[in-house]
Amino acid sequence: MGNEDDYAPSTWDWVADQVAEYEASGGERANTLRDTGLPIILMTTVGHKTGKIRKVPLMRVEHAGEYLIVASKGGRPEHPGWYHNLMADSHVTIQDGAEPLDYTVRLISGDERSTWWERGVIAFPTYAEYAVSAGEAGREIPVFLASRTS
Ligand code: F42
Repeated sequence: MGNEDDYAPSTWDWVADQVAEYEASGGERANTLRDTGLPIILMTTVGHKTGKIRKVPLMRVEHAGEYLIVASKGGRPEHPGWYHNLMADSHVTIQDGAEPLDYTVRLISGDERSTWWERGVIAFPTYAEYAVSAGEAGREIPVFLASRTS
C-alpha cells in the first residue's frame, strides 16, 4: 500500500513506537496493548487529506477470518483521524503476525454491529467504558468489519 517513504508516524509517540517495534519484529514483539497481555493488530490506511501512509494499532478482535475495527480513540468526543481515511477508502492492510494482508472494511450497524460489539467487549472490556464516555459527548463509536480482499 503506497510508498513507505510516505509513512507519517502517529503524533502519539507511544503508538508510533509500538508500530516500529511490531513491524521490526514481524509481530513477535510489541503485539499487546502495553502490559495488558491483550493482543493487537496493525492496520494501515492512506490519509485521505495528505495521502500519507498511516499505521494504526488496534485491539485484535477476530472471528472466522474477519476483524472488528473499533474507532474508539479512548472514548474521546471525536472520531480518530483514521476513521475519515476508512470512510474515504475502504482498502486497508491488516497485519496480525508476520505479514500485512489486504482487507476491505465496511461500516456495520444494527444486529451485525451488536454481535460484533459483544465480541469486541469480550476481547477488550474497556471498549464498554469508551462507549459510555463517547456517548456522553454524543458520539456513537463507529465500528467496521474487515474482510479479506478477494
Ligand atoms: N485506537 C482505537 O481507536 N481503537 C483501538 O482499538 C485501539 C487500540 C490500540 C492498541 C495499541 C495502541 O498502541 C494504540 C491503540 N489505539 C486504538 C490507538 C490508535 O492506534 C490511534 O492512535 C488512535 O485511534 C488515534 O488515531 P488518529 O488517526 O486520530 O491518530 C492521531 C494521534 C494522529 O496521528 N493524527 C495525525 C495528525 O497529524 O494529527 C493525522 C492522522 C490521519 O490519519 N490524518 C489523515 C490524513 O489525511 O493524513 C486525515 C484524517 C482526518 O482527520 O481527516
